[in-house]
Amino acid sequence: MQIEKHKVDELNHQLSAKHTHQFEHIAADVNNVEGVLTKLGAFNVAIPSWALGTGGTRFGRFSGGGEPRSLEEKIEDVGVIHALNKSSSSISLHIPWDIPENATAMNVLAAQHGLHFDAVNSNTFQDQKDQKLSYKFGSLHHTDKAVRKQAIEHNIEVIKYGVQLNSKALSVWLSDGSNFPGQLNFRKAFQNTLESLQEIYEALPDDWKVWVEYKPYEPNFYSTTIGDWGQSYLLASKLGPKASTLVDLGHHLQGTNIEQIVSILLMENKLAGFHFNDSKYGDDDLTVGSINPYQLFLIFNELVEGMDARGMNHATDLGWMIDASHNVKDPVEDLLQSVQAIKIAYAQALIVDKAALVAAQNNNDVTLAQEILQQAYRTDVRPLVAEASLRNGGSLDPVSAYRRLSVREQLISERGLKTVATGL
Ligand code: AOS
Ligand code: ZN
Ligand code: ZN
Ligand code: ZN
Repeated sequence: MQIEKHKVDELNHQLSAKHTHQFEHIAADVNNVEGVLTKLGAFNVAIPSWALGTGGTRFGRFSGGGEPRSLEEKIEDVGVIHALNKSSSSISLHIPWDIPENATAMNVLAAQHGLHFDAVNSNTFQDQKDQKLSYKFGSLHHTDKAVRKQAIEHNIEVIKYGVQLNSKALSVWLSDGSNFPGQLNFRKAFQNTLESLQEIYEALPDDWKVWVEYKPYEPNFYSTTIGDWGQSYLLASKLGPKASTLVDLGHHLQGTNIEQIVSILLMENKLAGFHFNDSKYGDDDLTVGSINPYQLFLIFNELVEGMDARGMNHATDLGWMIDASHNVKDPVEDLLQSVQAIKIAYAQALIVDKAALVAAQNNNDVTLAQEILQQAYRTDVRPLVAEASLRNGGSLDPVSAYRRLSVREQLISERGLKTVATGL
């Protein structure tokens, strides 16, 4: 399955009169529209290999048709997404859900789709068959040195796979924690985790990073050993410059001011990047922007402000990734929607009148500061996102193009109706 560019062009052509009208309208209003378009055009978000099939909940899983049955087919699916939106140029693998048996062939296939490999993720939150010791009571924090060692070795093996794929970061999420008070000595668990991560850190190639994800709950309902950004930041600081904190938007207690966390981590050069998703209650892994797009905008507002203050490259200096799980939607459609939502929030943040906002802040003009932010947020920037995609050879409207090109139908006819994505 590969999307032919001329078909995308034909669909764009049908939309072109309407698009031109809408684009010219907003272009007249936006300062430095070419600068905004260049930044939007350079922006890419990695697709997680585990989101290409239906995830399900603990109660059931309703697989859709044409799901990728192998790593090759996952790469193809990301190729479809990228051909349509030109903003998903990489795939993030989870090991051992994805084992790149033949890395050279995977690199060639990815390159054929204009893709590369983003961060590799390790998995010590499940027991694999043939695994000697169990992670029932944790992995890197375990009371038993032998279990910790097994988990460390797994992470080092993941780095080795990543090196073959020209990946540059190891992303670690642990489910280590405790389910009941008294079960765990917090301090020892933290120290064990640190020591384990130090051994993994030692194995990182020079140009690699390790990203430490945090999560306050589930599957450990009393405590998680890397439960919040403070604990992740502490680990990352003790580890050294190659380590930083990964923010998964769903991994916060309700009401947490995520944009403030982002701002401070960025200030300290300890923000690794994101697992984008949205949530209403917990780690729901919903489509980005489906529940709280204003929060997403506020996060991007801090990102643009903070990255500019540090002279960072928006497109390349942080890890931009989606982490999602789909129960009822076509995963590819969901991912297309997510990337669009991210680009919309980014575009809105780019058009904030920064000088006016700084002045309002310095004058403590609270009303004006809010007006300035909401002016940007309430602007319909979709024509900017569409124009950036068009200029890169992508679709003006990726979701509708995906449907009109009957991509899912083709995937079903190639792979069958009763497919379950490998992995999860
Ligand atoms: C789990 O809640 C985390 O978000 C991790 O990033 C995890 O590795 C990923 O979601 C795959 O399940
Ligand atoms: Zn995550
Ligand atoms: Zn999560
Ligand atoms: Zn999540």
